[in-house]
Amino acid sequence: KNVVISGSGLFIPPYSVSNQELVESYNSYVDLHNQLNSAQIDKQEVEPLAYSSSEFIEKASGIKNRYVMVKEGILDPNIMMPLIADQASEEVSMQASMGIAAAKDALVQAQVNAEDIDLVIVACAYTQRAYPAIAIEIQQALGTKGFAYDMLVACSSATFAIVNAINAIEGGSANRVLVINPELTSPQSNFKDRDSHFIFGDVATALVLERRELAQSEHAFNILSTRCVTQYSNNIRSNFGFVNRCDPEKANTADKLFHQQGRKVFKELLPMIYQHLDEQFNDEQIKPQEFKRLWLHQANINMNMFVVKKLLGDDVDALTAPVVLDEFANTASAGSIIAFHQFNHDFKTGDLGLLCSFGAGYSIGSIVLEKC
Ligand code: CO8
Repeated sequence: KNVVISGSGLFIPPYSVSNQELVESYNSYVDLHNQLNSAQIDKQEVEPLAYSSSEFIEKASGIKNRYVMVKEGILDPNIMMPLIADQASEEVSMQASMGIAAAKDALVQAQVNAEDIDLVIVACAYTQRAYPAIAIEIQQALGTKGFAYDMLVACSSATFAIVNAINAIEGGSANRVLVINPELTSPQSNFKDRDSHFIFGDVATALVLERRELAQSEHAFNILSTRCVTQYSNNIRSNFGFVNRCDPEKANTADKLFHQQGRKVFKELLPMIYQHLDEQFNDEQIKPQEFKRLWLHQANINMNMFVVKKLLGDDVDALTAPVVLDEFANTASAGSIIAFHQFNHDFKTGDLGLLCSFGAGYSIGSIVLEKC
């Protein structure tokens, strides 16, 4: 393809929450719930809640920590959500501010001025509002030209947006594109749900994509191949949406937050990932061993280990498929971009890497990159 990724950027939110803090607060919530419902629990009318544990979280997911934009409220057993104040329409929205910070970082690395960008794509699991697009707000704040839009494909938002950026550049509607992933996940995390209270963190990432002949940056990567696939599944779902208010009694039920059948996801997605990558590698005549690095989606360390084992066998250096889950937790579409951003500095001209997302939808997006 005639397109390169010439810079990447990362914004880390101001607050961190450790597993221990999260588990202590969840277990206090469990005590409160079980005390409050003790009569019904005794009569077996209500199920008692069970404690969470840091050991389980780390072993089952690889997560030790997460960052959040607002910590107040998350650890209070009577609240269990970030208390994010409503913003005036004139203020820069929280999600735009995250994206702007990551975008500025990426522009510096790409050696590109904001006014040379002619398309901004904000791609993430949720946008804070429907319109005007967060991307258009960022366009105005940065002073980029042309057009801007938002798109949502949960965990594959970043890789699918890269494909859109390539199409825009190759189709002639843009020369330089900013792909921004402001993942504000904490408002949608159910901190009262033992199975998922530990999974997500907030973060923002950004990439600059350019027509190859325009690129100045020494950080540039050629895009050799892209492939996307989706298959409908209810196993990772959020029923949050603009219709919720029309049924006031059910507007805030738990299904309006992230929920999943984690085991089923694990079992169903892995074979899809193997098949998807197998087909791409066969068509492109690439052997998995030719990749210096796999920048994989960051949802679960065990899932990543299965993918790496299937592609490369048992004896694989940890740096081959770096894990950022321990520090950042699952940051939806931003996870593989954080791994790319933090682990590509040792690449030499001609080295190959694979950027790959997988998650809700189901969706898989994989991009083969070669250092310029
Ligand atoms: N503490 C202690 N024990 C626990 C806990 C806990 N917190 N939670 C569960 N357990 C117990 C269970 O009760 C169970 O006990 P038993 O064996 O007695 O029944 C035991 O631990 C094992 O439970 P599981 O089988 O559920 O545990 P797993 O080993 O499967 O691990 C995971 C659970 C970590 C959820 C795992 O299944 C997983 O990660 N699967 C992959 C899922 C995945 O990749 N999902 C992607 C989701 S992200 C995405 O697509 C983005 C969506 C958009 C962003 C949303 C932002 C909010």
